[in-house]
Amino acid sequence: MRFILVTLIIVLSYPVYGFNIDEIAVKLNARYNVPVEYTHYVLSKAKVVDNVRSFVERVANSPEKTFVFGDFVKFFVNKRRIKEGVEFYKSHRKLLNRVYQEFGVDPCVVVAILSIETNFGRIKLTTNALDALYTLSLYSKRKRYFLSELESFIVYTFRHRVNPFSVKGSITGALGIPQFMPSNIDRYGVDFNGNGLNLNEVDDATASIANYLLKHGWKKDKPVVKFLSNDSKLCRRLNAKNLNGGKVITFNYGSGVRCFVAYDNFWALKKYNGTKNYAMAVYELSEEICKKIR
Ligand SMILES: [Ca+2]
Repeated sequence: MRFILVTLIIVLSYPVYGFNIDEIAVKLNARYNVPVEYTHYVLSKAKVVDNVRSFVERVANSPEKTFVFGDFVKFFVNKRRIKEGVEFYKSHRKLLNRVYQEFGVDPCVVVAILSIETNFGRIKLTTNALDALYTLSLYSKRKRYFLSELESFIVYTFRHRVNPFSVKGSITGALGIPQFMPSNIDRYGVDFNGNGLNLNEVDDATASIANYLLKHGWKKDKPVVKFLSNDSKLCRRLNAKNLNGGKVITFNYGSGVRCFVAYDNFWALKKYNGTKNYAMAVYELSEEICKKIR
């Protein structure tokens, strides 16, 4: 009996996830001055999107995939991307120089991210962002995270007078050319041409990516990684150790391993998308673009 009672107390005191429009509206009003009626109206129109729901259910039910870096990188570092990156660099040299002056981030890295995220905005985002975030906050494995992104989305549309029903995003609710989650827009977004913040503009997208990296520890003119060895034994021995002011990371290229010392700039890149594979792919693409520019 005592055991049941203790269990009951623990269960009741642990916050249970619930999607409650009244609570969300009151919270956004208290914290961000968003009128309760606005939040109610927006959320009353939100719909579950079938393909987002089936996507999260597929992800939840499939075993976690670990990519061999050598396979992963082929999607991101290839002839087409290098060629388009060089073209973009040459046609936006002035903008990239200004962004470098202000944020100190390597322009080739910014160009590589623009390429990988949305192919410089050429990939058209077709999912209704409100509906995607609503669906994710109800059905994904990370409901709390997506609920907080949905709340940020409501605050963002209210503050910037953006029509909440017309914003398009990715299937995971990422917005604009740089694919920012809603909570990152006001934190790291930059209006770089004086007409208001719009992440669908190349100027704002480029500056916002650089600002994001700067705020996550980018150090001007410092290296991202330095190649250490392709000796698998040595790499295994040194992996994750601190060395020469950085930390050793190892990648499996299929034919063998390579290890590198990763510095602050690598960890800033990792923050952008969460994985080491992403950070390394951005770096490799940026190096290929830079070789043809400098
Ligand atoms: Ca702007």
